[in-house]
Amino acid sequence: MATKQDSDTVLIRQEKKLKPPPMYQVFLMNDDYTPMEFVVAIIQEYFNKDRETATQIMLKVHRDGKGMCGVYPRDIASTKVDLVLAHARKAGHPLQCVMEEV
Ligand code: TYC
Repeated sequence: MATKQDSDTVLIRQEKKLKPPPMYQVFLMNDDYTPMEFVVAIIQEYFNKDRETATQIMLKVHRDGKGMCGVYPRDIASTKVDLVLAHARKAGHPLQCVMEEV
């Protein structure tokens, strides 16, 4: 509904509640070549986990094929995927990192 405030300003009242922005889970994927120690360092550096937590996540990926490293708004998740992939490729490792909407 429009409300006249002065001669050239019209305020539009918000009729419906806005939905919160979608969140994205960022996963690392297992492969046979990336060293475990490299994956632990990646999880610590880009997902702000301590060494123990990073090791647990790495071992879950190694066992189950996939493991969740964090949940973020779209732009932050996308940037983390890009940074992880760039770091892995520069080091010559095939590590894969993906994001999925929650
Ligand atoms: N499977 C790898 C190895 O045995 C370790 C590994 C863990 C690789 C997690 C990728 O996302 C990964 N060296």
